[in-house]
Amino acid sequence: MFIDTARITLRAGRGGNGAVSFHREKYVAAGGPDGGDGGRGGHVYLVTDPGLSTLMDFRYRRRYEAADGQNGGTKACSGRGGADLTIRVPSGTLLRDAATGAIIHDMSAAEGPYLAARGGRGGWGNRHFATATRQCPRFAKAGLPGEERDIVLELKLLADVGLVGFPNAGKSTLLSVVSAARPKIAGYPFTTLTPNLGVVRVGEGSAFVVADIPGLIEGAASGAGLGHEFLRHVDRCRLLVHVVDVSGLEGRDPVEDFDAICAELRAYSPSLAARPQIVAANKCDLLRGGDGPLRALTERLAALDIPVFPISGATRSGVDALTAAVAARLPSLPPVTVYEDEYIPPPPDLGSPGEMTIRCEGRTWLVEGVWLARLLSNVNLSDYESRMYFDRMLRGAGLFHRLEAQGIAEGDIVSIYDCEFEYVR
Ligand SMILES: Nc1nc2c(ncn2[C@@H]2O[C@H](COP(=O)(O)OP(=O)(O)OP(=O)(O)O)[C@@H](O)[C@H]2O)c(=O)[nH]1
Ligand SMILES: [Mg+2]
Repeated sequence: MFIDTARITLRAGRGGNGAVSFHREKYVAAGGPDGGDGGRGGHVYLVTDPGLSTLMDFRYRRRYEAADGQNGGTKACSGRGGADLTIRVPSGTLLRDAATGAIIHDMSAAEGPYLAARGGRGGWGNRHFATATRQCPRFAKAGLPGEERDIVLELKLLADVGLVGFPNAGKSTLLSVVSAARPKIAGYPFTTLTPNLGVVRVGEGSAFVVADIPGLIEGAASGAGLGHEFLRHVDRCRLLVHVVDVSGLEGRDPVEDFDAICAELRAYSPSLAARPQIVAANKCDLLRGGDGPLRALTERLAALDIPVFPISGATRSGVDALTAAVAARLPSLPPVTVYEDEYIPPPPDLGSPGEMTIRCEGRTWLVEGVWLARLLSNVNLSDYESRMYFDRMLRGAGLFHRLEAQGIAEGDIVSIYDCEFEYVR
């Protein structure tokens, strides 16, 4: 089964908790804190796999979770990090944000794994919190949650050339004579239900990829025939080869057919309609009743400055001239479209800051809460801007007012998960 869209949920692992423990050994008096750190939660990565050609696997499995980090142990043992999860997708898969449809990433270039959901940081064990004035910290920190996101995968095949045209025009036949692909061919409309790819070799070491898609009919944009959604597979193409049946045998008029397909392309996407075209005037072997329809089409295309090649997929006549023209045209055209990342993460949904708990241990103020854990897993504390944002959020939530009301003094430590700072007024 060919599936080209799927909606899935990714959840990165949660960081493990830090441990509270103290070194105990015969004849060693005060051993000191030795609680280990929690391990990082596993990340979720996506990689392209050239052996895959559909998103079918994602039909049956919707939720992908990386492992949680393990909790820290005694004797300064860190918890093991949660194993990362790597998801394989066909090349040409777009990742979109499920809520907005914005493109998060295009998995099309030959690139390494893409980090799609980041694992939560592990909490620190109590050994990290020992200072000259705080020799026996009886606290450790909880791990932070991993990122969770709903995404839509959309496969857009990677091909240099897309074949478009009415059903039965001979698109699959053309693909079968120019490449080693063996698509289904039959004398009835809508033979092709899913796209086919073929590689056309031209001379030594040079080749281009052609995509054959289902036929379009008038009104496809509003759902007629098979609709027009499969045009997504020629959306990246550099050039369209528009196959028109010029035999006139089925009572069709090639000029009307050509215009109808162009109208459907425009309805799908103006940028696709503006893509350079070469017309393959097919089924010329059947032009026994005169070449009136072919001449009419040639005149129409001359006015539009679109090259036309009379061919016969059945007898192969004219096909080499067509592929030579395509091969000659491609080098002057932009490369296959790769989509820019356009997704801008919205401010994280942190819930309400109400449920913060404050506990005082000596001169350390331990602050915890679901809201804070979420906030912290969304800030990178080594970045100045993010630290400023974090500070504004704490202030806005009234944390400092509450600490002052409970008697915090200048120089005390505020400790929030894996973040500690000195309190200054
Ligand atoms: N006589 C003749 N018949 C052709 C030629 N090209 C294709 N055909 C026939 O036309 C019919 C349709 O061909 P296909 O290649 O399946 O057409 P298609 O455009 O892929 O059709 P869909 O997949 O339904 O969109 C088949 O019976 C082919 O054998 C040609 O050049 N000459
Ligand atoms: Mg076909």
